[in-house]
Amino acid sequence: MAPNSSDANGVLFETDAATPDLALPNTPIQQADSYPRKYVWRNIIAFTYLHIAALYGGYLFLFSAKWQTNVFAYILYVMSGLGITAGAHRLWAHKSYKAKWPLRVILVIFNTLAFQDSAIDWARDHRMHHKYSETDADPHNATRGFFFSHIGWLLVRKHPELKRKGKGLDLSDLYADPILRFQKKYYLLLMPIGCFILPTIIPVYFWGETWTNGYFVAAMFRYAFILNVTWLVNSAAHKWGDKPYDKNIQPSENMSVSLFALGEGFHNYHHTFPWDYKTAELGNNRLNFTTTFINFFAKIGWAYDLKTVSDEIVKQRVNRTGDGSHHLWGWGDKDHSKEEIRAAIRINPTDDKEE
Ligand code: ST9
Ligand code: ZN
Ligand code: ZN
Repeated sequence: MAPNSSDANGVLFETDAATPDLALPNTPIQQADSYPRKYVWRNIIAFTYLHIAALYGGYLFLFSAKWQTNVFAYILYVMSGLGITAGAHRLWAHKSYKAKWPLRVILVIFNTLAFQDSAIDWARDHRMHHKYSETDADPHNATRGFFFSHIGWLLVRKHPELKRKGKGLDLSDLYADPILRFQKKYYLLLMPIGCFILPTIIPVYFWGETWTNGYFVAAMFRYAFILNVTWLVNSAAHKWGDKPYDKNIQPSENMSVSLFALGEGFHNYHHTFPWDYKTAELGNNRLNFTTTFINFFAKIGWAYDLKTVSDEIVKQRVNRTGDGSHHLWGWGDKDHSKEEIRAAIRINPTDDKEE
């Protein structure tokens, strides 16, 4: 199936765009059927345990752990977060920039710490999420409700429609990378070491932390925290927030999510222009540490071919499909026409020396 096949209801790469402002030819239709859920008890039990352990870890984080353990947990959060945002998401799922092998090695290590499955599997699900957004072929279809899009989708078997349409996905770029193939092949060995064993052992050996604090704070609490932040992009950012770029889709600009998700909460922009390496507009690097990270590696030449969308195209799209909440092109913007400025009714104007 070609990436721009007619049943797709979201763009994935820039080649899918059919209009000058980079949209699909038709307005996306978002709906799901009511397929019977097949529970996966192994996951239900594992996630229940994880969240109970993480609550205890949160308590120990506040009242018992050494400060070094807490700082270590925070550093792991940023590293594994970048493994998802700069790695699995912006580099591998969306090809929004290219990375030389040393950066790919760093990212794959960070990604393994995060335990969100191998980057190849993550990117495969995520490409489905963009291409078939809010339909049965979207792994975490938000039309099934907050709980399903947050964690519920990991507790049941996938919809048959997802598996059927998924067969048409082109993943050849991912399988062509030996670093990604290596990670997938040895995932069940590397992941427990990176996500649980080292985070528990390091605090005990290097600053004399207790095993309990090492395990519950740096492993359980930190892991569950990052998972929930990631899942909030699928749940909260598909539900709450403005839609300045495309009001016809559910993904929204959610600043609170961006704050914790290293810049991944600008979700209306991201679903509108998914191949933009910033996942947000130019100049909008606030709350977007991932962009700062990629820009740093671009400076030293390890990240290159960074793709972004021009102001002009963003503007056209905002005007055509936005919900009117866009923060740019307000009063006095360089594109604001002189006629409109002159015609406007202004009360006590004081700031118009240039006119
Ligand atoms: C986790 C992932 O939490 C979280 C991802 C979130 C994504 C967020 C995106 C938001 C944007 C980015 C923001 C980042 C912000 C980060 C901030 C950080 C600070 N296409 O999967 P199976 C076929 S993971 C094509 O087993 P089941 C395929 O043939 C948590 N085909 O389905 C496959 O065989 P194979 C830890 C597909 O049996 C076969 O179906 N991990 C696709 O229905 C079977 O696939 C876990 O807990 C596709 N997309 O089981 C594990 N998918 O694989 C959780 C499937 O051999 N997962 N096929 O090729 C599972 O246990 C299972 O997947 C399941 C479904 C029970 C959920
Ligand atoms: Zn999304
Ligand atoms: Zn994406």
